[in-house]
Amino acid sequence: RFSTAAASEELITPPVHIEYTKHLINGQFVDSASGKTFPTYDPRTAEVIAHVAEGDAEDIDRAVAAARKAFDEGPWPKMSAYERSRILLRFADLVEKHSDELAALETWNNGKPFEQAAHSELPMLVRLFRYYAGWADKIHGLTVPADGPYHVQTLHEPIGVAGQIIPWNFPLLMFTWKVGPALACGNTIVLKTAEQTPLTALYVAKLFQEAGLPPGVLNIVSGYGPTAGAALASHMDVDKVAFTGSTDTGKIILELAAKSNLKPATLELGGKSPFIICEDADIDRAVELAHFALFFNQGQCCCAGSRTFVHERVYDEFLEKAKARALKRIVGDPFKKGVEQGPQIDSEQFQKVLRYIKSGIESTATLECGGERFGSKGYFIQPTVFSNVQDDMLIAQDEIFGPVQSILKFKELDEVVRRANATRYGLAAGVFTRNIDTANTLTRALRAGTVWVNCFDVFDAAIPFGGYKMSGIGREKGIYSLHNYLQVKAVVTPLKNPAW
Ligand code: TXE
Repeated sequence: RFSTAAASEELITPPVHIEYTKHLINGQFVDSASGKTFPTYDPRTAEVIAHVAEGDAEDIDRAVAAARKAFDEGPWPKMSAYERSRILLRFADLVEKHSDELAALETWNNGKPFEQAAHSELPMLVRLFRYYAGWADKIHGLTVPADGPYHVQTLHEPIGVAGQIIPWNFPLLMFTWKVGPALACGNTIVLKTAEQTPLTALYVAKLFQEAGLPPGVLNIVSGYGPTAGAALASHMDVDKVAFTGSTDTGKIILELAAKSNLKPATLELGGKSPFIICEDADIDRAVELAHFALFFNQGQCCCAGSRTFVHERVYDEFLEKAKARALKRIVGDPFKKGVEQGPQIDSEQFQKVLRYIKSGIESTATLECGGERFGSKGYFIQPTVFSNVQDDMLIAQDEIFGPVQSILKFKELDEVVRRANATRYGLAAGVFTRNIDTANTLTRALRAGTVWVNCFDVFDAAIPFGGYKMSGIGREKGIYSLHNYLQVKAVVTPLKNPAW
């Protein structure tokens, strides 16, 4: 029933080999203190593709010591902002040069379509680093008109050692969202990659070295959350922690940060984003974008438009077209040309998505298409559409993080606002209407960190991103992301001659 036949048989085979599997600490690729390694997989086949050094508290200690030294003794925060900017620019050039290898490694370890990684994500990575390179020498303090004979200024200083913990759905982009602003502001870093996708961050770390990043400024430890991740979040010598992942783990991070040294935490967590299609919307475009909003990246997006609200007058037309579009989705080997959907990341996520599909089937929702695994190997799932979904169903409440579209019907604007906001999350929302008044009402009424109007998943480096409610704390990208990595020092000096 799925058009895998439409996938070209042509395999894209860019040069890719795995060279870096050890932690990067103080400019050296090193084994774990324990000597342990863990396997990393190809989600197309569930086969092991490499064994990677497995870090735990001792490795985190070593990495934090290196980052501490690079911060306290320099050269990074003491280097001129212009020189920092030039290193970031050189790095962006190197990423551009090695884009195909990086995209291939990303696809191999994560399962996302190679064309998506190569033509969309890698260029975004380059754009993000150039954006942050631009910021490095434009971070200004203020002069403050205090009441009294004082000269008052603020210095915007880096916070210190940043601990960063990233997930597996966009391994390179999540690396960039974290590392870009931290380095631009003069911080040093210990970053823990997700256990599912440790490879590409190590590759780009090598490119950072080539670009002239001094040893100890960026340290990368591979390993699991409850060991390496927890050690980083609770480390007394880490000055700030940034995390992207599940809301449950976000709570743990916040607790570890508070219980250790009260380090500030920024969190980018789960979502259950509404995508609202009003009666006056351009239906064909809404169908395509609602499909993209949910199925992009195998449905593994924190901001996925996972509750598709459709006005009752256009519901039947929308549903028929949405189902037809899902049935046309090309699922297959992500290295094949034209493939839109690869496998889910791992067995755990694959099983989780199938459990949610089962709960949808057992509810009074209607399964329009899909509903099963795709093929017999790896972690592929059929694009699945449920109609007649009700707000209290599990599939309408929980983050599924897979290719499962839930379509709900609404009648009134007030009603859809209330229902769209009736969630613990508040990451993003999509609004489809040709009426400016409807758009203005919805953009103001929806409690979400991003509202896309007649578009979805527009992610420029300059656009802030982050969550309301239990979708997180703080904003990434844009000017707002710098606030996470700076602290403000007020400097007050008496004026000898206040008259002047
Ligand atoms: O997430 P975790 P998982 C959601 C999505 C998914 C679910 C579970 O719904 O199905 O989360 O995915 C590290 N101390 N998102 O289990 O556990 C872990 O090693 C410190 C949404 O993969 O949050 C990894 O590096 N760190 C999301 C990172 O946290 C810990 C992206 C994310 O893992 C830790 C991914 C601990 N105790 C999943 N436990 C988004 N917002 O984009 C785990 N980690």
